[in-house]
Amino acid sequence: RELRVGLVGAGLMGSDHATRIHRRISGASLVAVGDPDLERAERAAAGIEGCQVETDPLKVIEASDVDAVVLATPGRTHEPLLLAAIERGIPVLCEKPLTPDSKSSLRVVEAEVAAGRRLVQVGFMRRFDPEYAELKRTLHAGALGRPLLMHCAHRNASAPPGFTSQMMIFDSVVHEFDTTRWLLGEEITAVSVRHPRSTANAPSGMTDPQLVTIETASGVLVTVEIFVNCGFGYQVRCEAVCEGGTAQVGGDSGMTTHVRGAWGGSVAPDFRPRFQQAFDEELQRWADAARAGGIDGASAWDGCAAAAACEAGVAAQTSGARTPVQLVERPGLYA
Ligand code: ISE
Repeated sequence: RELRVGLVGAGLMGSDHATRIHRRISGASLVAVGDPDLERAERAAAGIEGCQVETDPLKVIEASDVDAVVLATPGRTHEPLLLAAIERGIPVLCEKPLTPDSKSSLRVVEAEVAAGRRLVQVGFMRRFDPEYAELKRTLHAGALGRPLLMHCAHRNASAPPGFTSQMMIFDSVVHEFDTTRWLLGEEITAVSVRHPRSTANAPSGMTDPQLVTIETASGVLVTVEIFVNCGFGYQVRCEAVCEGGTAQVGGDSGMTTHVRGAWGGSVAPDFRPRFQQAFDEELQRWADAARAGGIDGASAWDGCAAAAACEAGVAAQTSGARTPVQLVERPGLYA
């Protein structure tokens, strides 16, 4: 039988996933959409036969005709919804962050350990991006020698209303915390944050860009320029500097034009077109795994480790100090 998916959250990401599940994910169908904004939920469900609409997200998670859930609401709302899915024993693909801080993320991990099953997958979609996957294979193969540094740039054209300085860490740099752990296969031990001159295009109370330095257990340093009001488009780059060479992903790609003595190309406007292939691959592999009762990507433990790094990063934003990451022992369920 097809996997009957309930979607919670019909904003920018959720509505993109609704279209994706309906049109491009085989073996799954969208049977319910929940969003407190009824009109937004109805827009996401429009044209999808039999898809129910709810304004109470919990009703989607508890619906008897829902086999699995995609959670695409803001990170601060995730904990009770995740606990409800775990309680019911159904797979859930939770958009990052798992939760914005390590205590609440740990409560989700503890609930999953108590349930004895890995039901939660966290939407760190860069793991499914072809370039990032090739970078991981290249580093793992060892031909470049040991990684020493990584340089990342994470640029958004503009931040949505209500986006805060702390969200630059737990909603944006959370991706680099996960890709650092995933690419290098080790934990993050400390985070530092420096504040250069800020763009005049940032709202008051936000310094933008910020320069984050991530330290790993083996001593690799990862610099992350997070710039959420860069103005020109959506750009995500990562360069690994190793003993025997470098490898970079996220360079300019696609069609170039030559016209009236000039040449050029284009920059994605936001994360949806830049990572469409990654999202499609992520949702297809998640749906296939969910039909078998499992997950195929970042676990709740990965979400918890990233949340611990976020917590250190948020503290470092204001203290200006190198901040150690406080992470508990990894439970056996995630060995
Ligand atoms: C957004 O939620 C994402 O996950 C994007 O990948 C990231 O670039 C953006 O900064 C986040 O707000």
